[in-house]
Formats: sequence, structure tokens, C-alpha cells
Amino acid sequence: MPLTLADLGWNDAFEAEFQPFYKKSWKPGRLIRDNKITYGALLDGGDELEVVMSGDVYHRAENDAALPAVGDWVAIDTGRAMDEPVIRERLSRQTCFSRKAPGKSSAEQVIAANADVVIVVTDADADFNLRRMERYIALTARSGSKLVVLVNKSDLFPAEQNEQAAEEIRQLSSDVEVHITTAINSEGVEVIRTYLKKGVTGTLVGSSGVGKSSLVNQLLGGEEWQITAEVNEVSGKGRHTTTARELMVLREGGILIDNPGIREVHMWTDEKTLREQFADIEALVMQCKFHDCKHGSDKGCAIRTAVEGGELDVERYESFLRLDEEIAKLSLRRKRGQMNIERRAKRDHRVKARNLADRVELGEDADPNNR
Ligand SMILES: Nc1nc2c(ncn2[C@@H]2O[C@H](COP(=O)(O)OP(=O)(O)OP(=O)(O)O)[C@@H](O)[C@H]2O)c(=O)[nH]1
Ligand SMILES: [Mg+2]
Ligand SMILES: [Zn+2]
Repeated sequence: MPLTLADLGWNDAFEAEFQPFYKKSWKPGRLIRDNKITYGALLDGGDELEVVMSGDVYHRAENDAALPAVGDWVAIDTGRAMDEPVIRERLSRQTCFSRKAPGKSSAEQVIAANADVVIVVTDADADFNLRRMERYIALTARSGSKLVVLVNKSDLFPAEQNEQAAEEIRQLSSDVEVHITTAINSEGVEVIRTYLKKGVTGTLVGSSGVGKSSLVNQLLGGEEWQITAEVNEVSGKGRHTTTARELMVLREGGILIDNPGIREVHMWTDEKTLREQFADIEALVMQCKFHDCKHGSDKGCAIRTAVEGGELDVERYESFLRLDEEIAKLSLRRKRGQMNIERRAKRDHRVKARNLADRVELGEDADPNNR
């Protein structure tokens, strides 16, 4: 049976937003691959199409994060059978999982658009890191997606170690569902299927080598793997480091986006989300005797009392401080970036004004559009 739009994740809200575009004979498509210059898109019926972004879509994007990304629904103009099909519009994102782009910039980088479930993969050993997990939790809370964590490679470590790792992650947040899996057989992977019903999109994230692509391979299964040509190519790369994100449709229903390993999980969240995440600590801070309490040796410090009384985990408090600091730095960088843009805009105005003055002196047409 050919894939329907619903199989690809289409729903009533997208349908409503698309109404004006049907009138222009544009077609809905979901972006499955970003080839830099072109994108791969899946259309109703499951046909894959190579598409390019229209200049208009490019110019209307306020920043990189607003450009079409894997997982996005777009309006595609295939008209006049002349050149390449063109993306005319990007539909609003119902969820958006993003992080701060690596490096010094404060730009937002979209990891997956319209994912219903973010599946973080880790293991109970070398990759295990609760502080990093807290960042994933904060980022997912902001994205609007549900969070599932897989403690993978369970065949390599003692059962108690896997159990303990899973339990420690559960302790971080009541919103996260944690499962122990192995990607070398299909048993553990059945867990993912329970989330990925027809039309539901999951996105796999986590460090390089934790088994994201191996899980995909298991989900695709031996037989399907051969039948689904598009996917075959991807699954063949299973043992290698994934270099580009890719959206795949599972035969039993559900959609999965495989991502390259994430080296740094920088915060891209706001203060509000952070405060919610650490509401217990916020409440304690309110009880400190002095409003500028440094929570060190200060008199009447509620934080210190809670730590000493064993009510507050000191590591949890420290990671709250670290996240807090990171967000402060980020907003500072963003402010500076904004100032640079404004300065540049003013300079451009001055340059334009000067050019105009030169042209007028030379007797040229002052309106650049009439040249
Ligand atoms: N024993 C065991 N090995 C696993 C398991 N999952 C993955 N591996 C192995 O770990 C290695 C890395 O697996 P990948 O699936 O490529 O990891 P990845 O997360 O996709 O890595 P990147 O694409 O670099 O982000 C491969 O050699 C897999 O065979 C598992 O559950 N158990
Ligand atoms: Mg991979
Ligand atoms: Zn205090």
C-alpha cells in the first residue's frame, strides 16, 4: 500500500494551514534529507522528490533556524514541468527540538522539526552522564516533544549496572520514560515501536557510537531492509558514523529521524524552562534569609540546610548553578549579537547614502531599480 500523508505525520492542523496552498496547486511534502543545496522530500503516495528552496523562503527566514529542516512540512511547487520543484512555504512547526549551535555563536540549530518523541540513547557505562542528561531534559521540555531515554548496549554490562543507570535518570524528572535496550537483537527495540504508532515521529539523539543507527537497523528489520530501497542505502551505513540526519518511515507505522552523534549538548532553552526544571531549588532559594544569599557560609541559608539535612543532592544543586550560568552567558551573547546586527544595519545605511550621493553627483539615476 502506498504511503499516505497521514503515514508521514500529516494532521488536521497542517491540513488547515495548507488550504491556501492547495489553491495554488502546491503539494504538501515532508523533508527527509538536507543535501545543503537540495532537499529530499516525501509526497503523498510515498514518492521521493528532490526539491530546492525558493529565494523567497530563504529571504523571509530571519535566521538559520527558520530555514526548512529535516522533519518540516513544506508546500512544493512542481508546476510547469520546467526546472526543479521548489519549496514555496514552510508550515508552522508543531514541535521543534533544537540546541545552541556548537562553537561561540549563540545561534539556534534545529535538530528535528515536528518530532513527537525525542529518544535519547546512552549506555550505562562510558557514555553515562547525568549532567548531560539534565540538558537533554531541559531541551526537550522546551521543544514540546515527549522524552524517552534508552540505556542501550545492555548486553555489554551487568544487569544491576543497567538498572541503576536507568533509575538515576528516572530520578531526574518524572516526565522521562527510561528503558533498557540492546540493539543487537530485536527484543529491546520493541520498546521503541510502542511509541511509534502510525504517523508518530521519533528522533534519535545521543553521543556518537551509542547505537542510534543500530536501533534503526533493528527496527527496519532484515526483510524490509531489502524491500525499502531508499532506506537500504541508509541502513547499509549502520556501522559507520552517521554524517547527516535522515527521516525514515517504518513499515509497521511510525517515522524515525536518525541523527549524527551530538558532541556537545549546549543549552538552548530559556530561563523559564530552567526555573521549572529546578522548582524545588527555586523554592529553597526563596527561603534563604538574605535575598542576595550566596548559599555558601551565609547565615540562614536554606540551600545549605537542605544539603546538610540530606534533602537536596549537592550535585543537583551544582548542576543548577552551572545551567544558570550558561543561560546567563547565552543571553549576553545574544544581546551582543543583536547590537552587532544593529550596528551593521546603520553602517549599511551610511554606505548606501554615500553611494547615492556619489551617483547623484555623477548624474546617474538615483533610483537603483531604474538602472
Ligand atoms: N554489544 C552491542 N553493541 C552495540 C549495541 N548498539 C550498537 N552497538 C555497536 O556500537 C557501534 C556503534 O553503533 P552505531 O549504531 O553506529 O552508533 P550511532 O549512535 O549511530 O553512532 P553515530 O552515527 O556516530 O552517532 C557499532 O559497532 C554497533 O554494532 C548494543 O546494544 N550492543
Ligand atoms: Mg549513526
Ligand atoms: Zn542560601
